[in-house]
Amino acid sequence: MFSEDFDQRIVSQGKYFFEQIRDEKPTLFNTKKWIGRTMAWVMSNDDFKTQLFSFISVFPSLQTSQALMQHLREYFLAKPDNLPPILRHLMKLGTRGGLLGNKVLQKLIAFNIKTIGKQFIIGETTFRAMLTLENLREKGYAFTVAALGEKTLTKEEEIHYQQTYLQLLNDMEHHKYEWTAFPMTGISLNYVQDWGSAPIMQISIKLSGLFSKINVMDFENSVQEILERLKPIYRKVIQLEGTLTIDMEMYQLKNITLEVFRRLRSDAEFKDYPHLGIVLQAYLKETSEDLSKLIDWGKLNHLPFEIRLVKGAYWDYERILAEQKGWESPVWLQKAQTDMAFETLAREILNNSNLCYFACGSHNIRSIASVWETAKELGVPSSRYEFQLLYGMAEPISKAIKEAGGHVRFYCPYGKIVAGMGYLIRRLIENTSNESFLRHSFVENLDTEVLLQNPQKLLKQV
Ligand code: 2OP
Repeated sequence: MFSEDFDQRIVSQGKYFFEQIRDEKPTLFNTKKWIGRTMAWVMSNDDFKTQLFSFISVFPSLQTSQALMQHLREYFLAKPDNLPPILRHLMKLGTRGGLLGNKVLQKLIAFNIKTIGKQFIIGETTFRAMLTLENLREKGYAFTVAALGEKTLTKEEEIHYQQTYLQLLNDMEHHKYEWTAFPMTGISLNYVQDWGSAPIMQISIKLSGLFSKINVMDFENSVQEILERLKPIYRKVIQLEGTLTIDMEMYQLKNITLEVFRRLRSDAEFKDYPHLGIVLQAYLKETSEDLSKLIDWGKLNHLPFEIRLVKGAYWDYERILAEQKGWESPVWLQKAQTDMAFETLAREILNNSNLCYFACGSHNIRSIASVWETAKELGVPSSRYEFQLLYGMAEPISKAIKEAGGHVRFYCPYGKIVAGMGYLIRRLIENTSNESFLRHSFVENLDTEVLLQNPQKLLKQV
C-alpha cells in the first residue's frame, strides 16, 4: 500500500499547511496569555502535572473551604517545591491566614479553572453558546455542539442531561432560517445544508450521560434504556434537519455504543434519514474489524451514515486500567501505531464514500494532509468529507485547512464548567503530553520533516 510518491505528496501538503501558519501559535501555547503560561508551567513539571490533574478531578466535590484546604495540602504540600511561586505563597497565606486566606485561595483556584474552561467551552449558558456559534459561522466554521455533564449518577441527572439537549435543540431551532448555509461552489443553494450536503444544526452526545448504569453485563437493558432517552433527541434533530453524532467513550462501552447506533439507524421511524454519525477511535486495536463490519452492515441494509474518525481521548485511562486488571491493552501502545491506523482507517472510509460521509477528527497535520491527499487520489467529492477540530485547541490549523478550501467543523462543548471537569482534564492531559503533536509543533518547534514523517516508516525504525 505504501508508495514513496504518494507519501511525498502528503509531506508537501503538510508543509504547505505549516507555511500558512508559520508565525502563529494556538492560544493554548501562547505564553503572552495566562492560559499559555499555565500550560508551559504544567509541561515543565511532571510531578505537579500529576498532582494538578488529580486535584482538578475532585475540585467540584469540594464544597467547603476546609475540605478544599485539606485536599490542597494532601496534593501539593507534600512537595511544596513543585508549586508555582504564586500558589506557594497563597498556600502559606491559607495555612496561616485561616478563613480569609482559605477564601482567597479558593477564589483564585476557581478563577484559574474558569479561565481554562473558557478556552475550551463555548459558553456556560445556551445564550452565550449561541453567540459563539454565530461568531464561528461568521468566520466560516461549522459546528457540532456537545452538552457537558456526561458524568451522571442518578436517574434525575440522566433526565437532566437529556433535557439539556432538548432545550439546546429548541434554542437552535430559532436560528434555523437565520444562518445561511455555506455555499458549495460560490452559490448558496439552500438554507439547511452547508457545502451542499452537511446539515447546519449538529450535535454530539455521550451515551453514558443518558444511562449511568450502562454496563456490558447488562447489555440489552443498557441499549434499551439509552434508546428510550435518545429517541426524543434524535426526533428533534431530524425536525431541525440536523445531524446527531454519537461520541465514542471508554472501551468498555464500545459495543453498547455501536449497537445503539445500529438500532437507531435502522429503526423503522428513522431509517430514511441519513444524518446519523458514529465515532471510531484509531487507537483501539479492534477498530479495523468494527469498521469493516459497519460498512458491510450499511451496504447490506442500504443505510448510509456518517463516521467521525478520531485517535481517541482516553488513552491513559485504558492503558492503566488494562495494566491494573492484567488484561491485554485494548489500545495501541505506541503513538505511531495509532497514527498509522488512522491513515489506514481513513482510506477505508474514503473508499466507501458513497455509503459513509467522513469526518476527519485530528489536530495532527500529518494525519490531516494524509486524509487530504487520499481523498484527492480516490476522487472523493468534497461534499463527502470534512475536517473536525476541538474548539479552543488549534486555531491556526483550522484556519490553514479552511483557507486551503477544506470544510472545517468545531466540536463545541457547552455548559457549566463543573460539569466539564472530565472534558477539561482530557484536554489538559493531551496537550501537555510528551507525545502531543501540537506541543511538538508549537512549543518544541520540531522540524516539519520530522513532524510530517510517515508513521509506518517511524515504526520500522523503532
Ligand atoms: C472528549 O470528550 C472530544 O469527545 C471527546 O474528550
